[in-house]
Amino acid sequence: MDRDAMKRAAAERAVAEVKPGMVVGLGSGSTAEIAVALLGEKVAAGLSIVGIPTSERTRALAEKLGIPLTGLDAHPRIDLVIDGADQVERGTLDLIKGLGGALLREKIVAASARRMIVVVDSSKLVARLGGQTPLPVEIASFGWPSTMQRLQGAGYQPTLRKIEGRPFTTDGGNHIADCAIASIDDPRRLEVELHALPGVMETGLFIGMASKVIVGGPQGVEELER
Ligand code: A5P
Repeated sequence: MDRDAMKRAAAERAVAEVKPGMVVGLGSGSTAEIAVALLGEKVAAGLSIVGIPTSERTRALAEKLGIPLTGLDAHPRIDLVIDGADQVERGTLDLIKGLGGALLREKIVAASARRMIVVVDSSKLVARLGGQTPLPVEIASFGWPSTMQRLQGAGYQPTLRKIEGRPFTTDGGNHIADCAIASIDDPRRLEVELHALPGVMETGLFIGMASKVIVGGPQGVEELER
């Protein structure tokens, strides 16, 4: 099974949990987009749901697929969000998200959802968060160099994310500092410490949010429950 097939297998399993009448959070990233595409097929076949996208990219995809959309103003409580992740800690189901740059909206939607189902291929499973991918931290564009200095001074080894030589800008108009943290031993403490720095808008740590992680692997699909 190649990686795309593993992602698809996980996405199929997650979409099977969407029931008629649900308000569904639509995640961002390549795996979540497979789930959105599958949901689009179900909507075309008659499934009645409304979606809340976590990024402008996902909004455009959902609109193209004809998925009716709403917002948190009309639906502050979401039944279920299906989203991807960059790392999943096997023992806790804590996550790192945000390599796709949508972390702030993803976290607001996840925090508004009764259940969060995370869909990943098995390369995302880790014993301890950190190390293999950076921790994305969304920072205000105003004064970003001074926020970067604070992150550097606190020892988080930030690199400003850039696209074609210019700072990457999120849907919310912010920038991203990718922090190289070897091993995150205490994610809750790190979350508090990062949020204490002026200029930090959100972190890619999703602690205690995933209800279930569906992992597509070479041997099939595994479901990890909180
Ligand atoms: C988007 O900001 C991220 O949180 C994605 O959910 C994450 O990067 C996973 O993306 P892939 O499914 O493309 O690996």
